[in-house]
Amino acid sequence: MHRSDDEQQAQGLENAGRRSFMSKTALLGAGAVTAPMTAAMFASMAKANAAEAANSPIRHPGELDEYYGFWSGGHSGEVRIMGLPSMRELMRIPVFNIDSATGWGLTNESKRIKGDSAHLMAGDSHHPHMSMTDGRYDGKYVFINDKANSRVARIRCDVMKVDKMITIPNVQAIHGLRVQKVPYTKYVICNGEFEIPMNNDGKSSMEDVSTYRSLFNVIDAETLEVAFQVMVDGNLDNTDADYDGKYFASTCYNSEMGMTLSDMIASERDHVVVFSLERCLAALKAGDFKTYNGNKVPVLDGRKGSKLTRYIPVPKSPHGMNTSPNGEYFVANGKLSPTVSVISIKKLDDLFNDKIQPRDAIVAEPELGLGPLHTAFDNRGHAYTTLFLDSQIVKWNVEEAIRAYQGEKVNYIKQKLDVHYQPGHNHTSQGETRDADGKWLVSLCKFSKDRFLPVGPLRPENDQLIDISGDEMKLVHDGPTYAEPHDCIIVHRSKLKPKKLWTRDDSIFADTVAMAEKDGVNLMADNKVIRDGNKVRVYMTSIAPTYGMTEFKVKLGDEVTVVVTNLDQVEDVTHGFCMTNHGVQMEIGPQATSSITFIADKPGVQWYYCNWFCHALHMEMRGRMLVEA
Ligand code: K7E
Ligand code: CUA
Repeated sequence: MHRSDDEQQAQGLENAGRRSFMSKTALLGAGAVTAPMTAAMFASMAKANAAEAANSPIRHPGELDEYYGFWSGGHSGEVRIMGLPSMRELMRIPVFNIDSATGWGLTNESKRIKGDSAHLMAGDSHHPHMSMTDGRYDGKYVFINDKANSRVARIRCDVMKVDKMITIPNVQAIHGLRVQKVPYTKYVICNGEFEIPMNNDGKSSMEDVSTYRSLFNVIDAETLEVAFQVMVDGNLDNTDADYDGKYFASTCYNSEMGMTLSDMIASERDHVVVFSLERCLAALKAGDFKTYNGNKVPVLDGRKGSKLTRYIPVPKSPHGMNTSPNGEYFVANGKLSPTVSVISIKKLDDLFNDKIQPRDAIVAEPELGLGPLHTAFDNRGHAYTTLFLDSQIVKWNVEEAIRAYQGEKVNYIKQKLDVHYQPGHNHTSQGETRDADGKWLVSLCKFSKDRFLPVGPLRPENDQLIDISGDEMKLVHDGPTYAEPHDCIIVHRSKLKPKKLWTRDDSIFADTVAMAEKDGVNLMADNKVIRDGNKVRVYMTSIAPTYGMTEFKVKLGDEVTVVVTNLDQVEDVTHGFCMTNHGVQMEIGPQATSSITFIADKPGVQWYYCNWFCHALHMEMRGRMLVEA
């Protein structure tokens, strides 16, 4: 069921009419002479409202969305939480960037989580994907890669904050990232995109690239440590996992191992590498690996001829890799070829047992249009592929494409829809899980051009919402976004149960709690200054609209750590701590503890204040630090 804008407007007016009719009825009250509401009238009102809710992206003020969207923020380095179908931005989660509102990257807690990359201020996030159990989102974690600094981070979905981060050794540029879907997300998989010498110790050359390699990375989802890496031939781009817990597949666009653009696109074919998890784990157990660059991470050899991998030739320079939610196919998207390659997952056992040739695993190679980058799926056998060069989404039928590949005359293309403009990733509601529901499709367009008011040479991108619940795709919303949502997921709200308050035993500030215990400080009650040489720890509480400590003294040159514990138990009452002129800012959520360290390098009175609006007397929530010369 789809309605035009005019119909929607008419529906809206009709609803408004009904609302005022309702309130008049209520006003008239008992005993007034008025036509009684019949059951039929109630039923038709309910139906009208339900129809609007089912088909419209419009959420009226106060109405909640049906889905959470997790959007990568690209080279802004963050992750964003969207509400769908309204496409309202609900929250930003700083990950690889520095954020002055929350103090991410500035606080001691966030620096501990960032670990060896605590000094890095930048990042490039691409692929946010949620942990799963039995091929369904389990609402626990969202994992995201940083291409710029070869990192992977984990967001804890109960608090929507990053709780772990790792820099992956032996690789440069972590790109494609997905999770093991079945039986549960024990492993997160991700690709090292750029080829580097092994070892990369300065003894290699620019001319001889024979030692250059890319590695496939398998990370333990709980510890966020690398379980093992697999050395491959060629480079690696995007990846996905099957629904049997057996295979992972990655695209390679540089099988040539070219170091320049023209060399990278020289051959007509590149490949998809398929990894057998079982065989990799067996090799790991047998000690059949090497280590590189002086670290202990086991690197298995999955180059051509290895029993751990199979290489399936596909048309040149494939990009996206997407598993169909029925668990049948890996789809590799052509990019420089107008085709996508459909790999039958059922045939992979035979491929690994050498009963068939690699190309025999391909069951369709439909021609879709120019620049296919990524494919999404509904629950009715359709695939939706972005066509970067054509600025379109093409909807096609997977089984019909397979019949066409076998020679049958069948038109597998169902519709092409213009999008605006140059789409990269797309994603359907729950489409990377068994719960694909075929309701919504998001197209992440890299250019917006004329779709919005001009804002200078730098333009927003355009995240478009498409209703796919009917026979035809319908574009229903344009959403300007800041750089650069590479990828997103759309998760039904029933999968998530975010907390309203922090709990005192939270692991994110556990080390700070331990430090206070050592100092004999009760964070929930004490306001104390502890001096330890030239290190000073200032412990204070906060309850709107005051800090437990409104003045303290330190000496010029002291290293000061301010620890604030927010005693408020009221939902949504977050405090901040900002030391003016020191670059010190942080958020303290209700029942949380946060800490930040700085050098008291300015003599005199320095005011600190609360920078999260918390109370009518929020402006007065401040105090003084005296720095004695
Ligand atoms: Cu932009 Cu998934 Cu990094 Cu394609 S990737 S577009
Ligand atoms: Cu506390 Cu503003």
